[in-house]
Amino acid sequence: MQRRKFLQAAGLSATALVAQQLLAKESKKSTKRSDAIKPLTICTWNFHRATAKSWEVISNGGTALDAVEQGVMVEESDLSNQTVGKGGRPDRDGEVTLDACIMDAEGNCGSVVYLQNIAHPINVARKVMEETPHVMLAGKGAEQFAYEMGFKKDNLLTPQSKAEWETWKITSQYKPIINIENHDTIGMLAIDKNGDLSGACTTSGMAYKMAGRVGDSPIIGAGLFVDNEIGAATATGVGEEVVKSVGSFLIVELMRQGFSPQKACEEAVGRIVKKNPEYANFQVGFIALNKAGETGAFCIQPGFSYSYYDHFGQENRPATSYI
Ligand code: SD4
Repeated sequence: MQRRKFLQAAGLSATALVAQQLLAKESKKSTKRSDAIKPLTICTWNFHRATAKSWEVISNGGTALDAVEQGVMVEESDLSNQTVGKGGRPDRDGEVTLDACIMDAEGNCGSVVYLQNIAHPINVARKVMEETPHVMLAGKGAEQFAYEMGFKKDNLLTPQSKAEWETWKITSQYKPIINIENHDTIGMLAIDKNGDLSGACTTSGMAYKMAGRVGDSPIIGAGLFVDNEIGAATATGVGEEVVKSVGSFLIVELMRQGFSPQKACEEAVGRIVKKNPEYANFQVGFIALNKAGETGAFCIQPGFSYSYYDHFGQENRPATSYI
């Protein structure tokens, strides 16, 4: 039978047939873990309890936005994580000041910087996004807004962080220890069952920073960026370097130009390294996720990894590094 006649007999147009073949190939592909499968969620470092929470939300049909918000809240609540939320290390004056931002699939975003006395800055960032005409609220204004939204005042300085700060004051030497002292910020990305992307990032910033210092984590484009057409990226490490390179926005733009998430993270780290000869003395790490559900990560120093969760389960994925 001629091909054309065969197609007519089968009641299929040539286009429909090609689409069917592609779909068959796609579903065959997705039985292997190495292939991209939605939904999925990732976050900086091995915060497996955070991705477990995020996964619980998206695997039950929740939105990527709810997933990343609830995922990062796990770390904000963890008093043993001294770089995020309550329990975070203070600035050099002994004040715990928090930074966080969130971005949804429509390109909406909300951010809080230098927020004190509120245990879950990510919730306040979401309220800024949803309840105000603004993107960012800072300091006393952000705190006042949080109380208006019903958040309760909390003492964020735990006895452990206070005791360590008092010890630090003896020498007052400001020298962040790579991968340990200052690097447990959580940046989380997710793609939900509808294929929509969102991201969240939250931190207490660099330990013993100058009063008033704000890093990359609450800065849209630096610590986090999401473009639902392309992908999303988030950062951890020395925020000054991430801000200078607008790292997360750069990664998303590189993915727009055809870079894989992995190659885009490598290029973003490469630009920081190229500009700063001191790169051997600090850490920056990026993770990225594209619209197809492919992920990537890259950092300057060895030791960075990211937590990954999809329907095959959870993995801690070590990131490759420049050094
Ligand atoms: C900051 N990027 O405030 C944050 C710190 C960080 O893991 O990532 N800690 O610069």
